[in-house]
Amino acid sequence: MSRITSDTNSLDRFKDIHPKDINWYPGHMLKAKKELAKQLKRVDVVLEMRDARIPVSSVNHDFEELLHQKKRILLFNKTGLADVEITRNWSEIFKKSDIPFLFIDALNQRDLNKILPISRKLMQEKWSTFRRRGIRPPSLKLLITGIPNVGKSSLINRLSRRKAAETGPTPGVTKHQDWIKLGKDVELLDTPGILWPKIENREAGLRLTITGAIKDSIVGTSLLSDYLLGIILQKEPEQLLRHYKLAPEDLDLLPGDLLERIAKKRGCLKSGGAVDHPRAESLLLRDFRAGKLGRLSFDQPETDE
Ligand SMILES: Nc1nc2c(ncn2[C@@H]2O[C@H](COP(=O)(O)OP(=O)(O)OP(=O)(O)O)[C@@H](O)[C@H]2O)c(=O)[nH]1
Ligand SMILES: [Mg+2]
Repeated sequence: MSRITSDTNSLDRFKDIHPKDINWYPGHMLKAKKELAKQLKRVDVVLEMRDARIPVSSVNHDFEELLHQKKRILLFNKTGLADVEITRNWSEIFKKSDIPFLFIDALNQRDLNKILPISRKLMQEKWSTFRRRGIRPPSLKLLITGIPNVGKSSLINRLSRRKAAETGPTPGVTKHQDWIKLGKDVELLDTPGILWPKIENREAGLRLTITGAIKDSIVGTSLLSDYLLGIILQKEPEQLLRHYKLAPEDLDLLPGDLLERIAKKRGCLKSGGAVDHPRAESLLLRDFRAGKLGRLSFDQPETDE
């Protein structure tokens, strides 16, 4: 399940990024990891959120051992931004594992109403023992964990139907654990997004950054936009053409020149008329993350050819 294809062609140009350059493990993450380990004993079910576009690169192996001992549900979020066919392939692969999983969208209702029934089902056996002894089962305690910016707090808000947790477009918004009540018999613990101390795999580091789990400044928007354009050109350029009203022959440009073309189309220019690169790069990344440049998955299951 953990085998993914590496789009080596698109990555050749990024050889100069040494893996140590794409690490982000601020103090609050180490603290959050320790707190999470403590809370695990108190919760019934862990909702482990991953990004549907990088279902493998968004696994925190630092936790696997801890989480193995718990009942858990894998939630692949931001499915609306992921490639439909690749998601279907991943879904077939995850069906072979015995961990329940859902491909969801925390910003709309897609499959969210299945989360609580699956959680309750996981607790059925334990609770029936309580009932047999005439004890009323306690409230269902869920904990949500995952990499930064994957949509944990957004899901909590959607499930609780109020703005119970703070959310935002940059990683590292939630800094502390917070119990939130969902109705009268469910409690959900929101936790800060956590990465791991050393991201060994350079490709995973880029994928985590482009999808928003690592701060842009760690890699730099120039390199990120170059990387993104390289992948869009290789995989799915039509929506890029449409969105920026580019000509088909613009697709023959190198990513740097293509970005300049986009900058001119969108008026990302300095006062003398020169291209404002940082502004154009930010625009591209923002549009991509808002889904305006098409649906793109970065981790791809290996085919058995
Ligand atoms: N398109 C899309 N955007 C989403 C989805 N879920 C969350 N977002 C957006 O992703 C960003 C991060 O959401 P949060 O809920 O703050 O993420 P988080 O996992 O709590 O992040 P940290 O607290 O930093 O760990 C926000 O801009 C959300 O609007 C989704 O399913 N689809
Ligand atoms: Mg949060």
